[in-house]
Amino acid sequence: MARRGLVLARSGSSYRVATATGVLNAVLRGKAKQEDRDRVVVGDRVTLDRPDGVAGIVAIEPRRNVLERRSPNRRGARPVAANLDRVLVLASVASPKPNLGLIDRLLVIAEANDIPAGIVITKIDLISHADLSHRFRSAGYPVWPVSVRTGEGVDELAREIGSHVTLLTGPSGVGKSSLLNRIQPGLPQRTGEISAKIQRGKNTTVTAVMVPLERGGYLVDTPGFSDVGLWGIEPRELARCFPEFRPLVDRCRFPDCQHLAEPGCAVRLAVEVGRVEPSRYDGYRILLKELTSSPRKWE
Ligand SMILES: Nc1nc2c(ncn2[C@@H]2O[C@H](COP(=O)(O)OP(=O)(O)OP(=O)(O)O)[C@@H](O)[C@H]2O)c(=O)[nH]1
Ligand SMILES: [Mg+2]
Ligand SMILES: [Zn+2]
Repeated sequence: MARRGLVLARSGSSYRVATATGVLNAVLRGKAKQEDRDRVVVGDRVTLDRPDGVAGIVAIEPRRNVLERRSPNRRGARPVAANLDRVLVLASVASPKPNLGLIDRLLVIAEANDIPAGIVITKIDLISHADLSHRFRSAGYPVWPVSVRTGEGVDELAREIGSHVTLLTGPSGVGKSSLLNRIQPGLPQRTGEISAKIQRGKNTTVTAVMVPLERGGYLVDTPGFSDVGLWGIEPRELARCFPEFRPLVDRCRFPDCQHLAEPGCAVRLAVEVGRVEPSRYDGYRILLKELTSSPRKWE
């Protein structure tokens, strides 16, 4: 009889798969193997055959959703994880300094993939998080300020994660693995120092790993990065990936308004009267330009 499993991690051509009888290693086999090598990702539900020896993944169940981003060194989409309830984007108040452009980009990617997103402000033991929290709350995102060092906010966040499948993303060094270790002790995911010279993380986590939680949910730890491309977003869809723009876009004078210099633009008006954060609007313009101009060198 075929067994079903949940993919927890991948290392090269081998996958760690959780089954009703325990965790085992499996390789792609048969039809599953013929498709491209990013075919199976963390969070996939798969069917395993039962040969003697190493288990084989022979089928992948249809996905509820998949988080995809553009690969820095390859054309096309790179799937990261599938079947997620929420993406949490982590931003540290300091060390490293928040990279708002990158954080907005990660939020847009979650929106474009139709996965609910939230913000975790980390390292609140270092300096005040008021401004940073306000920026994302006023954009309509749920925000959880936490400190892994003092424990502040961690229980609230753990309760919120509950029995859901939640992916942690964000720049290198913001504390994704540290947070996971705090919520689910005894793993432990390796964590890294912040480079004193460049105030950046050192890309300690190198591959996505899904960790079962005692409460029944799962957390996916992912590698941080310093840049990420957008994938598969139509320029005219971009404004709808900014939740605070959504109620405004239908009120622009022109139905094809790009919210740049058009007269009667409801988004720009909202920026002028202070209802939309100027830095979020600036982020929108940068991303729109990127989506409408030729691909960057590394794409
Ligand atoms: N002050 C303070 N430092 C923290 C906190 N959380 C994590 N750190 C430190 O931040 C550094 C980086 O933490 P990691 O958990 O490795 O960061 P990461 O986001 O997993 O980084 P990558 O795996 O490279 O993407 C470590 O030195 C942690 O000790 C916190 O709440 N407060
Ligand atoms: Mg990490
Ligand atoms: Zn407009």
